[in-house]
Amino acid sequence: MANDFEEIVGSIKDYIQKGVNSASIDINYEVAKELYQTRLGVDTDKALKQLKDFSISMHCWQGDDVVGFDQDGPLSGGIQTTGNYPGRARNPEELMADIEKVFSLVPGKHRLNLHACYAIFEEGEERVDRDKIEPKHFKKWVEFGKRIGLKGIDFNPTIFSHKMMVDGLSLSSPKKEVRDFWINHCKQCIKISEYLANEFNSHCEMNIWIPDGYKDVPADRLGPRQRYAESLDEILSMDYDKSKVLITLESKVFGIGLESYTAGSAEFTAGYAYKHNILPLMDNGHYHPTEVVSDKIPSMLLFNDKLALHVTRGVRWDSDHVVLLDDETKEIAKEIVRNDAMDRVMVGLDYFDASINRVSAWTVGMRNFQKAMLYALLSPNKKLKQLQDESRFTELMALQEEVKTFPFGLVWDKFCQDNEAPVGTAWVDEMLAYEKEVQSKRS
Ligand code: RNT
Ligand code: ZN
Repeated sequence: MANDFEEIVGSIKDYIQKGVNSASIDINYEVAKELYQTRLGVDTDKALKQLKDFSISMHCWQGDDVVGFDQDGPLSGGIQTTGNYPGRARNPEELMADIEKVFSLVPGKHRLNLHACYAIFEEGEERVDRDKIEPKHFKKWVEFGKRIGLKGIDFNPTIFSHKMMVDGLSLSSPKKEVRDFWINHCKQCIKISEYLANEFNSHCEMNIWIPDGYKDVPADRLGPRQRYAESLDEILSMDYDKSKVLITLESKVFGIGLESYTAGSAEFTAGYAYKHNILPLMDNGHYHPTEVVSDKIPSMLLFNDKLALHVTRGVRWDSDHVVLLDDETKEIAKEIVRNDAMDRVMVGLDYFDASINRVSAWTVGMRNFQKAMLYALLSPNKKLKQLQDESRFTELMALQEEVKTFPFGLVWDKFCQDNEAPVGTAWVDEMLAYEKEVQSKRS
């Protein structure tokens, strides 16, 4: 680093006049590094390395408004996409192109989270229903993932938007043929997940979520949960490699048209996962409005080897807005980092905004969760814990507030530069050029 004052000032002026350039990013970083080290005792180089190794599973369904390729009915299951911004991906080629674009705008290596409804049937190939899908229907995704250097692909049975959702019910249905259809679907999904894990030599997280519930006060709250548990038992009785396929179970408090009751409530899910040695998945849009997932993470870490998250942003309800760098997102990241759980919490994103450019929606969310992680990695976590344990709450508050104005953005810029992703808002220009050249030509 240049230690000549004039030279530093010259570079800063250069930065202001010419906008962001790599020399100024390096100089800014050296300044930030020094400040973090001397004032907070935080090692920024170490934080950058840890962030680089942290992968996020990006949900494929932001790109096409949760439609998928295997049906043309409406989105069901009490979830809803709002907005009609042009450029929705309409087929595998378009969705893959958009995903590839996003990964070029996001620093680091990540994972992709696929739903079963994104099965690809080759030209002339027989289309099969969801209870019969096989690994071969995801071969193109594997080829794509390898080509763009994904670390792995995660998977989800698609238990909504389908005619076998009879009266909105699936694995908890009182009708045996309905339950059996979805049990078979989940079993096929386990085979597909194992295939994905093998292809990428990485685990595959397979998340089960069902929308089953009732709009109005149910007469029987136990029966549907008993049937759901029995269906899960049947699915899990299958022989599969538990070191490769990590099955997670996602809870939910309500859905649209399912306001009074859900079979897969928080307690059901946590209890079932714990008892049957699968992993709980917490989606931060799926709790009562004043509950926060950040506070649940440490409790769940005490009783589960690993856990999974769907990071989203609910505005007044489970609205699935784009993830921002807001307080709760930062708090979630802090709980992962300060509890030393970066390899125990599997983070996926889950939202769908159709009112803005979808490539942008994805990019903002991915970059924001990484920023939240970096922010957490740059906190003097040990020192803060010590202050709490020594009941020095006055100093604790002062230091927690002080950290907020540290030059974390300069470290983030360095991370983007080092990992060959656009720095600052440069990604917006690239995204707009893509919109003009590619997305706007879709009718
Ligand atoms: C719905 C759940 C679920 C879905 C995806 C598509 O409320 O959050 O995760 O969003 O599986
Ligand atoms: Zn979710």
